[in-house]
Amino acid sequence: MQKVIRTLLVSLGLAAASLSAHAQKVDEPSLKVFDVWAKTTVPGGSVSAAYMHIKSGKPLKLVKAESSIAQTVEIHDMKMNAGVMQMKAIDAVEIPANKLVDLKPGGMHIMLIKVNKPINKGDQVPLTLTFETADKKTFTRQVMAKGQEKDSGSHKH
Ligand SMILES: [Cu+2]
Repeated sequence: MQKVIRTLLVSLGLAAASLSAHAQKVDEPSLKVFDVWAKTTVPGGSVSAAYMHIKSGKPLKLVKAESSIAQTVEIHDMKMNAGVMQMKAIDAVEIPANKLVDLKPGGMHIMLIKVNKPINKGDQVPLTLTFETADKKTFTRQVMAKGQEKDSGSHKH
C-alpha cells in the first residue's frame, strides 16, 4: 500500500512540474502591466475598481481577473448611453501589439465586487490577470494594485 501511495505522489509531482513548465512557455515576456492601483473603499462600502496600464509586443486579450480579497471580479467598460454614463461587463480587453491600453476612471476597469475587507490608501491588493494569446493559449500574471483615492495624475495621455 505504501508503495502505491509513493508512486502516486511521484506521478502527481511530475504532472505539476510539467504544468508549470507549460505555463512558463506561454507567458508573453514583452507584456508589461504597470501603474496598477485600486480605488479605496468608502466607509461601509464593498466595491472598488482597479486600474492599470497594459502594453505588449504581441496582441493579447485580457480575459479574466480575480482577487483573493473580492468575491466577484468583472471586467467593465463605461459608455455614454443617451447622456447617461453606464457601466457594463465586457468579455475581454483587447491589447493590440505595441499599443498602450489604459484602464482608467471613466473607462475600462476591473470591478471588485463584495470585497471582504476595506481597501485603504497604500494597501496592496492582489490581482490575478488571465491573458489569452492570438493562438488561444492562456497564462496568468500576478500584480499588486496599490490602494489610492484617485489617479495620481502622473500619467496623462
Ligand atoms: Cu464597474
